[in-house]
Amino acid sequence: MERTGAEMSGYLRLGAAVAKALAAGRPVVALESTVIAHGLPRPANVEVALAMEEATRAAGATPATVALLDGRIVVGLSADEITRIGEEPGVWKASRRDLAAALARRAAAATTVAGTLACAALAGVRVFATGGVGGVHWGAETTLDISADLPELARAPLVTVCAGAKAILDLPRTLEYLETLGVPVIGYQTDELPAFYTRESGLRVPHRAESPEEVAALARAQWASGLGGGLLVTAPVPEAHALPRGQVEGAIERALAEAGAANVRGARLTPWLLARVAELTGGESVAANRALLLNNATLAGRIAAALASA
Ligand code: PSU
Ligand code: MN
Repeated sequence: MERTGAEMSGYLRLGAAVAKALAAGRPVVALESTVIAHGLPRPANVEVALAMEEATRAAGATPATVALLDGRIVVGLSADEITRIGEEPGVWKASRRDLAAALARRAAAATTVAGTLACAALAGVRVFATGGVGGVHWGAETTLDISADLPELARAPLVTVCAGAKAILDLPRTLEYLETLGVPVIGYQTDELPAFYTRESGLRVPHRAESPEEVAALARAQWASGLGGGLLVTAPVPEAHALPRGQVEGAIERALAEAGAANVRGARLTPWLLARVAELTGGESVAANRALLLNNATLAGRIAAALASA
């Protein structure tokens, strides 16, 4: 296989199975690691990360969990490396702005959606599965707190599969910003933006697809035409695991009020809100989180397979 610039520089290491699959043109799905290190409680985090890899394989694709270790971008962590990211204290949360510093300092860093997209693009991976994407925070009109996930979704040429975003974010403004950036948002078998724990948000998405093949056709049109950039697929949490709207809304409102009172800001805000919402909603929210992550990994695997067989 042609080696990319990042690979030749020594900063990029592909897992063995990922390198083989990419060289053969077989489907590969990138998976993020901030959800492992900072998004899910232990010990569920490592179990879910490994289950996502298994779901990807069952759908016919090779999983490539992404993180930074020992001065390298690793695309395709081993099971031991996933455990390390999930258990080692002091693992960084790396968005795009943090990647170079983590490499130079040889820090162990989990990658956010933005960080994972940037790294997966260097490796030539075209499909990515995550849970919830970052977006525009409440009060962003004064704080300007808008996740770097959004510009990276516009820049990196990958299909990202998510379950929408949690209402810890300003979802209407998040959709507005995705429109500004030119990111096609595609509801998977739905016309609505899912809100992570719930299947509906009351907000319409601009596009819709019914099958992995249809998503693949949209991605091919985006890329083969030369338009470039990414596409965002939003798949609702499976019905059986969706949480009642009232329960989630109460927990989120309380977490937001507490974060405001404690003056939590910047990169700490999202992990802080996620941990608080998980505490307030209890085990049920972890079960929903797990179900939607596996659902997204499966769908991403099928989309990657559809793209590879064209
Ligand atoms: N939303 C979730 N779970 C998560 C995240 C967001 O429901 O784990 C993580 C993702 O890694 C996402 C990051 O990319 O938080 C966004 O952080 P920020 O808002 O600081 O950009
Ligand atoms: Mn932020």
